Amino acid sequence: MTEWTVDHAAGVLLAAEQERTDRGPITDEWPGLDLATAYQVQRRLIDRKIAAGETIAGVKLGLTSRAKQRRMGIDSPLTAWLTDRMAVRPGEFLDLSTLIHPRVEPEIVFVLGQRLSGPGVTAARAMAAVSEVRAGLEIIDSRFADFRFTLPDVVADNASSARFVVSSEAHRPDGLALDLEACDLEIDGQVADSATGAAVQGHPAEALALAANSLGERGIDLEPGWIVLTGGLTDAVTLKPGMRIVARFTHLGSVVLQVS
Ligand code: 0L1
Ligand code: MG
Repeated sequence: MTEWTVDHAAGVLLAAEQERTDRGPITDEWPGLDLATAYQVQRRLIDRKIAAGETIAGVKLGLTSRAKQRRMGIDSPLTAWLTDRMAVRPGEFLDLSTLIHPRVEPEIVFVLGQRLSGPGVTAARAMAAVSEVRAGLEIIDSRFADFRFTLPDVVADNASSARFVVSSEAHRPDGLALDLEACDLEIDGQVADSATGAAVQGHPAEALALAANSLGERGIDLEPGWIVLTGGLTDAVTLKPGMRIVARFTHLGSVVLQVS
């Protein structure tokens, strides 16, 4: 019988990612996996990636919108890590054969100009630390079959993180009403879904404060230069070969992903 530990769980999830094979939820085999331990698994997994040469690019929030929470059957947001190897340049082709069953979602992205140390960070303080706002697309690729998981499973799996695209166009945060910022998600020239920034925690700055406070409770600061993906604005769309995805925002511009 397998003895489940933080190290073993991190190894199992890394192997699933590298071998592009999905699996059942870890909690089916390790019912004792609680949230605190799941965040330890997530950290161990990232530490192994760092040891293999990847660097931290920033953090992401997941399940920040009610629509996504309802769809996934989980009512709590979560945080996870982004590394340099997950970055895809705008317009660059994404080879689907490198992933398991990827989905894409549009996001508002912050670039930090100052350190943020929680807990106790307000949305206003969080926004003051932002140097740039950009348009983004996140590609999620759960290592669990059919994206079926509990909260500890998905936290351990680094919130299904796989790839992300950030627009070249950057905006200063002053004067932007990010709760009202609208986004159309276009698939092959057709609008598939749309939403405003209010979808993520009422305002993306609230999502950033949530990340700072949640990581702060684990003794982790958000560092200058990091990017923060604030959470999917719309439902995620399953990627298929040949698709061209555009997230078109009212003031932030557009970001494009090509799928091969
Ligand atoms: O970025 C996200 O919201 C993903 C969180 C994990 C849930 C999922 O895989 O959809
Ligand atoms: Mg996301």
